[in-house]
Amino acid sequence: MQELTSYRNRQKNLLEIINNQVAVIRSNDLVTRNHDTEFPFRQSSSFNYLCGFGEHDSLLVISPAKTTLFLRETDPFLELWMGKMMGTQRATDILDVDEAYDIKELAEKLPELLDDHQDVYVDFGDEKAMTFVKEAMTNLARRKRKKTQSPHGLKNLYDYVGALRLVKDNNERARMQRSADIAGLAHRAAMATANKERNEADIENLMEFIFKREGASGAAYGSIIAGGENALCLHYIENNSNFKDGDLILIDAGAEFQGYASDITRTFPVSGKFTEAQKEIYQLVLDAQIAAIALSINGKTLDDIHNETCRVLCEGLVNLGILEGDVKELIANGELKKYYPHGTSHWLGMDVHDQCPYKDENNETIKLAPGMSFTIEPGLYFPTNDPNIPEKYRGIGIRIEDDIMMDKDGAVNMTASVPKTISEVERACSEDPSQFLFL
Ligand SMILES: [Mn+2]
Repeated sequence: MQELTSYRNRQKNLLEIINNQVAVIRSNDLVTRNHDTEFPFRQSSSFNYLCGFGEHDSLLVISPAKTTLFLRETDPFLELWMGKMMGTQRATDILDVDEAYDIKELAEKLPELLDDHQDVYVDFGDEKAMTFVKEAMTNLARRKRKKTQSPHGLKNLYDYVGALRLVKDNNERARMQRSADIAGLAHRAAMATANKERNEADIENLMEFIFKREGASGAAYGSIIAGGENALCLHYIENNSNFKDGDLILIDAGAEFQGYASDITRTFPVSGKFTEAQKEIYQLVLDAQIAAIALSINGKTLDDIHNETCRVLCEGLVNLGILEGDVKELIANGELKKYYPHGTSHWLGMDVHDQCPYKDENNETIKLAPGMSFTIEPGLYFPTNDPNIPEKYRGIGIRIEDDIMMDKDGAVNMTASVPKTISEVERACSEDPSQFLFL
């Protein structure tokens, strides 16, 4: 079932949508953490997507004539400290590139690679890549009596690579499903393990342990392990508080498996049993999430899904007496946003918020089609000091998030096996935690 990733095909597909011009794309940089220590290196997803090369300080030039990679030349001293390097010799044997040069030769070689093209496509957000390209174009413009055409257009590569990455092939789908399965297992372990004797850090460590043991490189993003009111901070990452009986725990965590992210959120009680008030809110969020999944149909848009989610949540808040008035108006005038401040969906793939466009070249919202992947994640967050909120609901933060892959027959919920209904979650909380430690 798994087909090999063809970087050549991806390069060819890119050339097709950039009218057979030339694209320049840079690797990520190694970033200093402090003094002489660096953050763990993570390759740029788009760079990786186009050539599968994992080293920093490299740059790819894709043109109809050839694909050229610039990279660091092997250096025995560096290799002693930092590990094996690819080097120019091996690069052309191993990678889907035609030529490889020492990155030190970039300034000298880049002009001729851009020459005789009308437009150069480069990520406008990448200042260094822009500088390299502009210097090369200046250099070309200064050459006298030249018979070739100098490029005169600069175009933003960002959305073109994003458009390619939007539709996942079978190989990518298999990796994403595995990423989802690994994260799902870690969420089940968290439900079984968390109690008032544990704290957020214990659960973060447990999940990271399971991610890595199952073959993921680690978490796909900073895990959110939020007990009680910590869930009201949408990007809470301190993960260092103790759990209290009676509180809920909101966990938003996904694995990165072979470069692909999963992104799952579940909310469950510290004690293992929801209170009646918690159940009411949980069920409302769940109803909205299920309605949203039901709308995940080829031809619909993420906006359709968000609108339906808002409608269900808002109706529920009116029924609970938290909001008052006409549902459409409450949504339009921002009242719902007080308790549901974020969107329902984002694209998912190599990046957790996958770098893919939401509108097409005609500025129309992109319609769902087979191979597109996204999340559905409604939530409700009730501030502790909001007088409009009945006291029993104050401080509650609940989000439920699944990962969807569109198939030709409709939506596949890649995270369907992670406990989600009230009874499933309570059962998962009472499971034996030791079974997750050593399989
Ligand atoms: Mn998400």
